[in-house]
Amino acid sequence: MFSQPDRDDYTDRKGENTVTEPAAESSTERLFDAVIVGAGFSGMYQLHRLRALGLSVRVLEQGGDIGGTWYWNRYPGARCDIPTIEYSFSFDKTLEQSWDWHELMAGQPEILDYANHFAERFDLRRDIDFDTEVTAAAFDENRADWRITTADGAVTRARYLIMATGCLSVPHWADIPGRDEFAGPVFHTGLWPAAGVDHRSQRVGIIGAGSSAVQAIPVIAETAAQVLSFQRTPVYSMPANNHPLDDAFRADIKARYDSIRAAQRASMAGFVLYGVQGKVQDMGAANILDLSVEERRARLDAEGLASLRRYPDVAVDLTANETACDLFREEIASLVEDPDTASALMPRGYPLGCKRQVVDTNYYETFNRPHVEAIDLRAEPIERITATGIRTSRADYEFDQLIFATGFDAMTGALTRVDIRGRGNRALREHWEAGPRSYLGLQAHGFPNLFTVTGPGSPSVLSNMLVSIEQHCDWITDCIAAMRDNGHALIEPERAAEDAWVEHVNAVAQGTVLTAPSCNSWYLGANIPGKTRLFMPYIGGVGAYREKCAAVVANGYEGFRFA
Ligand code: FAD
Ligand code: N01
Repeated sequence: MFSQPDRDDYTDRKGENTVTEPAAESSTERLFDAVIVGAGFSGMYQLHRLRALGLSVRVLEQGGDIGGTWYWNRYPGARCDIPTIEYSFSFDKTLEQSWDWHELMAGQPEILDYANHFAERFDLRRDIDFDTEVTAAAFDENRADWRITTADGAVTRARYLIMATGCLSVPHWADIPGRDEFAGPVFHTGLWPAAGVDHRSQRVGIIGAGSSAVQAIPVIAETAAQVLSFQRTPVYSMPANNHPLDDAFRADIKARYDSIRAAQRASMAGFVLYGVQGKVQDMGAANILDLSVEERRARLDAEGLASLRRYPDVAVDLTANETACDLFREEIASLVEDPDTASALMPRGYPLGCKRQVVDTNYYETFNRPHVEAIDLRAEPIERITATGIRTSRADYEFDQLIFATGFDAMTGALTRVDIRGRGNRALREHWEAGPRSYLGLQAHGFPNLFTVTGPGSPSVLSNMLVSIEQHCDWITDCIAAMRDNGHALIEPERAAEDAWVEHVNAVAQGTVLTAPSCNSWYLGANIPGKTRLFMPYIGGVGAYREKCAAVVANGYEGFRFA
């Protein structure tokens, strides 16, 4: 346990803090060294690491059990879109060797099984409060700790507050007129009932065309009587080429896991074995604009749609990108038999690769089935949701079940919906009014001892998240251990370090298709009406970012100040 700091610890920040008399401690308040919010992979791993330091730790989780993303997103077809052998923890060799993945890109049930196995192996549940939503957290300058309030009104105090609240954990319900008028059952892919939903003999209307819808539609179409897919922005989806794994494959991976993990940590995106199509990546140096029409077509035929993203100029040059997009649309026209349906599914007006890549199993082919229809909202916008379905400018569509596959308030949503107050009672929402600000995506100036796991300003959602989660939780753990060893009570970034990092994060994203004005991705916050448009994750790559974080530590936690 740490000792409480002196009030004098704060006197070096004149004008930035208001030191008042310590509040009387309520007898009902619980005290811990650290509180972690969220029991997904981040919160669970952080708990395991901090426990090992000998800290008293409590995890507060609004859901009914562990798993985070994989607890909430149980919609049909939900699965990983990168090889799960790489989307797994690397810190424990026995865990690594004892777990057998059955598919290249495991489905939600198998990933949730893995999360449960992890929780049981390390006996994590005994330190987790479920059904416990954190609504507010205020830094108490007198006590140098965080006062954390949950929805039931209970207060928990902790020296360290670690927000492991997830980047894609706040479902976004599209604000469509009449949203509450539909008379039948309504679902969100990110809040799917654990008991499942029976689509047999049902007419299903589904709004959205991102990863969730692309995964769900082919599976729902297997049993539903009809599927009506309402698409405002069709995606550039590529085949996942998922397949079962056999013993020989698993044995080979297990034998060389160490080198695979090392390569993952040093890589750009945290996964190294396969490209998005399940083939060994050939990053080919040729630009698409340097090839003839025949050469482009030949490469597409040989390597599939993923080849379009491997041309270097496609990532940075909008003319090159549009050339790739034309080829993409040609491919859709060849996959989808009905020309009107093909046209409804064709992405237009935004660059390939500016959004999170979507991969699928039989997505375009599913629209060749007679009971599956794509409604092109670019041609007939939704006017309202009615008691029986959706009215567009052209027609009334009737169905029995309505699904919102409309995404998330990504990266910042889970943090800004909690009333977080730092020094001087300053709200994080206010600090982030013009977009999220942090140093290394780990901490914000004015919010001592508050850490974010895979927060904005870190590689986070641009990477294999398990690699980034391990790196962040390890960094936070090492930092807390170093503070204990050196008798420090508080850490927070210097304002100048935060400014410089925010500028760097913005600078490296410029000049890529990710920040093109025609791109409205959730990376930019553009999917949420009124949200500040700013590229939130760090595009520099997990390897370079890891080195930067290590260098900061090696230089005596450069850019941070301790008290
Ligand atoms: P989460 O799993 O989101 O967990 C956060 C937890 O915090 C949640 O349980 C939530 O209930 C809880 N919480 C939030 N706010 C509060 C609060 N105020 N009070 C209490 N509890 C709170 N990433 C990849 O790298 N590869 C993939 O293939 C991949 N597939 C994905 C598929 C889907 C459908 C989705 C939605 C995301 C996917 N991701 C993928 C991203 C995924 O979110 C991460 O990989 C990872 O699971 C995040 O773990 P986490 O613990 O950081 O966050
Ligand atoms: O959400 P999205 P998602 N009217 O934001 C539409 C991860 N993930 O849940 O672009 C009509 O991508 C919206 O249209 P538009 C992954 O990181 C991974 O699918 O706003 N439509 C869009 O089509 C992913 O990127 C996997 O015009 C409206 C859709 O809803 C992230 O989670 C699987 C609308 C939302 O797409 C989010 O994916 C699932 C409106 N008013 C998720 N409002 C894997 O495969 C919104 N839309 C690993």
